[in-house]
Amino acid sequence: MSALSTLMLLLLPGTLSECCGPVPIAVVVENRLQGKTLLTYHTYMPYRGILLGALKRIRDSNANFTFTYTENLNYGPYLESVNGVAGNTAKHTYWELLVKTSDGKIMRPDVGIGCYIPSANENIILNFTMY
Ligand code: B12
Ligand SMILES: *[C@@H]1O[C@H](CO)[C@@H](O)[C@H](O)[C@H]1NC(C)=O
Ligand SMILES: *[C@@H]1O[C@H](CO)[C@@H](O)[C@H](O)[C@H]1NC(C)=O
Repeated sequence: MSALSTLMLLLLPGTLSECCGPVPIAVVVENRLQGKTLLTYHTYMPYRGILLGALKRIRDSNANFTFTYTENLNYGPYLESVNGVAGNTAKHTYWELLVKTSDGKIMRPDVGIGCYIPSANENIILNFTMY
C-alpha cells in the first residue's frame, strides 16, 4: 500500500464523522417585555447550516411561527419581527440573538441570523428586549 493511500485511510474516518447531520436545535421565542409565554420550536439542520435556514424551515412547517428580516448591505439579514412583533427604533426595542449551549451557558453571538451556525442541541433564544 502506498504511503498516500495509508494516509487517506487514516484521515477519512475523522473527515466523515464531522460531516453528517442532522443537527437537532431548538428555537426559543422569549418576550417578557410584553408578558408573552415562552414558545419553543424544534428543528433539525444540515451540518454547518446557517440559523436563517432553520428559521425558514420552522416557519414553513409551523403555522404559528413567523418572522421577517431586512437586508443590510454590510451585515446581511437583520431580524426585524417574530410572531408579528417588530423591533422599534423609537421605542429602542429589538430581537436580540442569544444562544444557550448544551452545558447551560448563555452567550451572545457577534454575528446575525445569516452568519450564525448553530451546533447540535443548542437553544437559540430570540429575545425581545431593549437597548
Ligand atoms: C448600534 C448597534 C446595534 C443596535 C442598532 C440600533 C439602532 N437602530 O441604532 C442594536 C442593539 C439593535 C443592534 C443589534 C444587533 N447587533 Co449590532 N451593532 C450596533 C453598532 C454598535 C453600531 C451600528 C451603527 O449605529 N452604525 C452607524 C449607522 C449610521 O450605520 P448603519 O449602517 O445605519 O447602522 C445600522 C446597522 O449597523 C444595523 N445593525 C446593527 N447591528 C446589526 C447586526 C446585524 C446582523 C445586521 C444585519 C444589522 C445591524 O443597525 C444600525 C441602525 O439601523 C455596531 C458596531 C459598530 N461600531 O459599527 C454593531 C454590530 C453592527 N452589531 C452586530 C451584531 C452581531 C448585532 C446582533 C446580531 C447582536 C445579537 N447577538 O443580538 C443584533 C442584531 C439582531 C437582529 N435583530 O438581527 C455586529 C455585526 C457583525 C456581523 N458581521 O454580523 C456589530 C458589527 C458589532 C459586533 N459585535 O461586532 N446593534
Ligand atoms: C403552536 O402550534 C402548536 C401545534 O403546532 C400548538 O400546540 C401550540 O399551542 C401553538 N401555540 C400557539 C401560541 O398558538
Ligand atoms: C430577555 O430580555 C428580558 C427583557 O429585557 C430580560 O429580562 C431577560 O433576562 C432576557 N433573557 C435572557 C435569556 O437574557
